[in-house]
This record gives sequence, structure tokens and C-alpha cells, in this order.
Amino acid sequence: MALLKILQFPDPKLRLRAKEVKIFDRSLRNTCENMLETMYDAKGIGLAAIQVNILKRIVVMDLSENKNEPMFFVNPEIIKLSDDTKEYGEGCLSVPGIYEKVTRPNSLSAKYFDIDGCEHKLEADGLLSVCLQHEIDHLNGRVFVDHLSRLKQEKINRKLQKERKRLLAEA
Ligand code: GNR
Ligand code: NI
Repeated sequence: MALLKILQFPDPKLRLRAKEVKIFDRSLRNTCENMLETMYDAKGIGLAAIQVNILKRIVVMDLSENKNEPMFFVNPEIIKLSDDTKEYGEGCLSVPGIYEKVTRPNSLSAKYFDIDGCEHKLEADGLLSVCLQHEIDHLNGRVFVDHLSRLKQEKINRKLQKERKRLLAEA
């Protein structure tokens, strides 16, 4: 197992579209394990492969209290989003220190493959719905700040720039 480096917004690599997984083998299992370890280490509840510079449609997640219920979604696809929406305070491991309310469809149905290549269907609301939408956005080159107003985005960019300057001065 290995810890992977998490790309930081606004890295242009976070804007690419991840490619479908076609082969379900040991290497996929290995990638999933490393992603899970990286996610737990960073205290996140989800991680998309693109965030660790792997351009594949893979998502790992663990929404459990005791961090002992890992979930893997390969080639996840949203089938339907509800018309009703809900606001939820989101953060992202690729945008550290930024937390903002995002409005998204409240519930969804989706399909995905598990690690062994078996297809599953899923209905979700609550945190699973929020997190799946957040992660599938990543696979399509989107970041949660894209959902915010221009004004908020500019504020976030200024804050991140300031923070980077501070870190550079420190070094
Ligand atoms: O750790 C995370 N927490 C979180 C909180 C609210 C909505 C979405 C998330 S996902 C995020 C981890 C992450 O960046 N996944 O891409
Ligand atoms: Ni994220």
C-alpha cells in the first residue's frame, strides 16, 4: 500500500475527463487500496482517482463513523437526478481550507461497477447523494467551487493565492 499525492486546485490536471475502466484486474484493486489509504490519511470521506493524478473513472468512499465501511465505484454513472434540490456544506481534499454551501439535486439513481466488474444500481439521498455527485463531477473535470457564484469563486482564488504566498515565504 502507498500514500498518493493529492493534486491541489487549480491544477489543470483536475480539469481533464477521466477514462473508463475496461479491465478489472489486480492493478485496479491495487489502485483502489492506495486511494482508500490516501483518503483515510487525509481524513476525507471520498476520493476520485483524478485527484491523485490517475485518469480513470474510479471513486472510493467511506461515510461510516468508524471508517470501516469502504465503498468502491468504478465507471459510476448518474441515471437520474431529482428535481428537488438541497444545500450542503462541502469541502474538497483538492481545495484545502475552503468550505462552502453547494446546492445540488437532492436524490439520484446511479449505476456503477464494483471492483470485480459486476454492475450495480443504486438509489441515494443525503450524504451519499452529495458525495457521489461531488466525485462524479471530479471524474468529469469539475470541482465543487464551479457550482458557486463568480464572486465567491474570486474570493476563494484570492484566499488560496494568499495562502500559497504565505507558504512560499515560510519555506
Ligand atoms: O472529504 C470530503 N468531504 C466532503 C464533504 C461534503 C461534500 C463532499 C465531500 S467530498 C470530500 C473529499 C473529496 O474531496 N472528494 O473528492
Ligand atoms: Ni473533492
